[in-house]
Amino acid sequence: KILITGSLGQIGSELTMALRERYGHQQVIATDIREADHPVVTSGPFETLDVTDGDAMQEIADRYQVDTVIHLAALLSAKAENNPQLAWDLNMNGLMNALEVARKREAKFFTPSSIGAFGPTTPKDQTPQLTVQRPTTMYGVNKVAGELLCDYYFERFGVDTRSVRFPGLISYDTEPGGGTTDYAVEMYYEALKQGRYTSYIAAGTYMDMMYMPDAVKAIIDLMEADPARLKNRNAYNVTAMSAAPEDFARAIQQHIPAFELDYDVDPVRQAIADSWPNSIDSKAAVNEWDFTIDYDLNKMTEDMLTQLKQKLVLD
Ligand code: VAH
Repeated sequence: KILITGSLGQIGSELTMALRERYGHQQVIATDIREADHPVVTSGPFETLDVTDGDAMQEIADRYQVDTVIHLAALLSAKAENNPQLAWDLNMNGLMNALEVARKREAKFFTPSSIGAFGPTTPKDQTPQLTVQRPTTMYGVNKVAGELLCDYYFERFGVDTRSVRFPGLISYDTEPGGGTTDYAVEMYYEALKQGRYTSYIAAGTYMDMMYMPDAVKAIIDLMEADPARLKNRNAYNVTAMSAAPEDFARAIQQHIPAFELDYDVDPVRQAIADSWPNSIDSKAAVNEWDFTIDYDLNKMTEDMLTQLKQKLVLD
């Protein structure tokens, strides 16, 4: 049985459904701090859970006899920068609670790290798997601490912890909340709604990005990988593309020629983006668990616009 926290979030809402398809709907216990009218709640076991309540998490894990914990509940980079103390509490105590549940239940464990775990002194181009990690955001501090805590739980307690450093994730099911890379998601929505978008991230700002189907596949491939092959564990660099706002605009204009992009840079989120790599090296993930991607920028843009058109009509 798999316990997922943050099941109604940007990753959770798609990962939960993919895991239910793959392993059976009753095998995946979805949890989130809120309920919502979403198949995550209606298509299988769902429990409300505040991940800062360790006892409540343990009770759910024991009741369902959970043997895998996937911990997604967290505050993303921009929100965390606006409320760093809350971010520390939620991101670190939530993670500790989830690791303790995995330790007590001898469960396999996954939580995502991020390119946000790198900082201004990290090599910015083709960032290596093993390198300097001195992030300057609370989110980045949480992610580096989280990577080290997951390695500690593997070395000290034998918990089978596995993690990836996600780039910006693009998706159409659930909008991301409070990230820095969310401009790319907003651009697709606005392209269909308004035919134009004003980016809060400046032209020429390159960040790694990935389409959600590739992110979900990466989590499943890593969790099903032979543990004997895993040298890096927490956390593998993974990426699908390195792109700047104008690259998204050009890809959108292949489908919506009149689409226009302009800029009104937000200094807070621009500073976060500037502290992150331009591109990262995902060789270790390829070598140790055969990481692959299906969507490049053009294929993602075609699918994103097609799916969003249907979603926006429905809404
Ligand atoms: C954020 N989408 O912007 C997340 C992610 C690499 C970016 O961590 O905070």
